[in-house]
Amino acid sequence: MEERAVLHVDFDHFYAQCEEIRQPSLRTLPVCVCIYSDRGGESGAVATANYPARKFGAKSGLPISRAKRLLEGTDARFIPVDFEYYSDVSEKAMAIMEGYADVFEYVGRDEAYLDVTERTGGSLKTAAHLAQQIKNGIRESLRMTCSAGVSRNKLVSKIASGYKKPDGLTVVEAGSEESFLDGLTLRDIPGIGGKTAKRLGAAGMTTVAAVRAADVFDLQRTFGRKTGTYVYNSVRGINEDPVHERPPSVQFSKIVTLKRNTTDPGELAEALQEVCRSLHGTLAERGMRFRLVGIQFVHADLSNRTRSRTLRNHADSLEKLQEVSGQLLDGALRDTVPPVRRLGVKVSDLTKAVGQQAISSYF
Ligand code: DGT
Ligand code: CA
Ligand code: CA
Repeated sequence: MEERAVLHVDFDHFYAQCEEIRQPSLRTLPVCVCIYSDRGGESGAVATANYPARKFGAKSGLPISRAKRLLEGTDARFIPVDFEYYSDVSEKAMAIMEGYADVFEYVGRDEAYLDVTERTGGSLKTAAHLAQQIKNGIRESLRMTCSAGVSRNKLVSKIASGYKKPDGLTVVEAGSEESFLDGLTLRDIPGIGGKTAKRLGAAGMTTVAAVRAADVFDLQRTFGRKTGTYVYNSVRGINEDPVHERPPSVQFSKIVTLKRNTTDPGELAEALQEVCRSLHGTLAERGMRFRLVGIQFVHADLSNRTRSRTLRNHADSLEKLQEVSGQLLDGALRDTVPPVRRLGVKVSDLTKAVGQQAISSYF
């Protein structure tokens, strides 16, 4: 295989940083972004914690009550998640990164792989400069930090981006993969989970170097051909997975909180038309045509209800958006629904209007 240059970029404490950019005074405080369950009170879990909060042991997955105990006596803030807003930020971040890639693979809201072989001539030194430019671009336009890994392949770049966080940039030169991995634990290698690590340990292999000394046939016998080969290659920093072109899933949505919780069809219809107008403004600005229309109710207990429909053809008019979402609303109200607190409309399966590049052509 030719010598590639692959970047992996992952944002630091992503949800928490999103909150920090809209409320900069949070930056120095411990922050936990929380998913409150609909049982009310403090039940729920931490989605992510910023670095000041992590110093106290707060981290994603902890029950909120446990995080509160850990952060007792500090000026910590507990903020409910706002997924729509994080998607908006993510979309901007992805748009910045995409411009630097020969091939761009969206992995999730806060991370992506970029194949930059062509534009760097395969030089990792040039690729590292590019990674620094991306970090600068993101800092300037979003006021956010991310961490990047640069190497010959996806596996090593992924590990490298997590090596120094936050705001890290780690380059693993061709030929230094093994020595880089030797400083890590087996669990730091994606794909080597607790179960695999335990079995390796039982066979006396507790370090990356120890696994490297193992025979490929022995590994295949223990783990099966596929996993055995993966483990054998991974501890050598070998990985040939291509960066797959995968654009971020594009959708636009608008949601409003109603003046009062209601089931009144007239009130809901009126609010819906207004949401459509606002959403349509965003679409028109960007010259986007839509094919999937969805509506969403959020009830007082934060439970959700959605309905959607795919149109036969792409459309771009406000009338069509209002007509289809109105029909979805009528359909939804045929069932008994609890009072609606927030009402939203989303569109996806988007394409640019004629004359602009079709986003859907990527799929
Ligand atoms: P990092 O990358 O270590 O600086 O921290 P994060 O928070 O960016 O962690 P990452 O990259 O694993 O996840 C990106 C976002 O995804 C994170 O900000 C919140 C969300 N997330 C992470 N873990 C969980 C989880 O266990 N549950 C839920 N609902 N969301 C999570
Ligand atoms: Ca992250
Ligand atoms: Ca991530």
